[in-house]
Amino acid sequence: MNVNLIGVPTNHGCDRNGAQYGPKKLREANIVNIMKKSELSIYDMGDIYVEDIREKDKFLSDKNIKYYNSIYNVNLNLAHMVYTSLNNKDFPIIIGGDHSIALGSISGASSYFKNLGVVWIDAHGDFNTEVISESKNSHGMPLAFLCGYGDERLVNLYRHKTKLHEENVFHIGGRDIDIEERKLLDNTKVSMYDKTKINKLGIEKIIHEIIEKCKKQNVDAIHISLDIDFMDKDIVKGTGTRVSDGYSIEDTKLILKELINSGLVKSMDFVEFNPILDENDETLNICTNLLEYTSNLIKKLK
Ligand code: 4U7
Ligand code: MN
Ligand code: MN
Ligand code: MN
Repeated sequence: MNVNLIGVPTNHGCDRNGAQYGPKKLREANIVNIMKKSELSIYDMGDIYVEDIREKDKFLSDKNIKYYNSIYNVNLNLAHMVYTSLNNKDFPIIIGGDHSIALGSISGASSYFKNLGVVWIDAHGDFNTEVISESKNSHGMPLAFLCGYGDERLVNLYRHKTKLHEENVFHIGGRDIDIEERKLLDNTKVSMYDKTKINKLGIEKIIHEIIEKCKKQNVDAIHISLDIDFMDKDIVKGTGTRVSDGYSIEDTKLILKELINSGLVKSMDFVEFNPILDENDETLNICTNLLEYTSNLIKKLK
């Protein structure tokens, strides 16, 4: 199996300096060779082009979303890159950048597969529309667009259809969800595995439940969208929206292990690393460690 690394150096979805340097920082830390130790074929596909836009032009599109045109273009190109990679029977790993890029990666994956499942690992819901969002930052919105809510052009990006069935969406680790966002989520069929459920069932049981549901619902592939702020605020300093009462590196690894070993996972996002906010490369090292761990899991599959 070939893994395709796709960099998406954008901070237009979070409107905070630093997230755009994630792919560069990881390459400088030798991420490609670290992942190659697993004896997987890793191909660095380079970066999706992200336009340079002046801060004062962020609302130029007259849409209620910052950097709208850039968000649209980057995600459209990313969708096609991910689709092409899957069509070639490769495993795309998309390196952010902020989480707005999951709109493109999942639009690509759900266009390739017939009935895609998504596991969204995140402290936040990422289920705001541009109407209810207070920040107007699109990294807080991608899952809503993918489920058919909000800006019509983003909902219909790449393919003219809603990309996900809500019952195929599984959210893990939410602990900072906005009031209107919560109301919207409560009216969907998205499965939310929050603190209460995680404490009650434990991570392993939850993942087994997700996999069982996916099989029952004829899901033909799972995409993992991993926002590193799933981990606790004291563990990941190098990310823009840290939240306390979070999870450990080991929790994250357990989720990855149980999911990838199911054989259903075919693509993955790794987002929200911000090198400027990092201290002593602590978060960088967590990122390289998690990506190395992921490539070893993928390698063991065949
Ligand atoms: B991330 C927020 F208001 N909900 O919409 C918003 F709390 O990709 C945060 O999960 C979004 O990191 C965080 O701006 C997006 C806020
Ligand atoms: Mn997120
Ligand atoms: Mn988050
Ligand atoms: Mn964030």
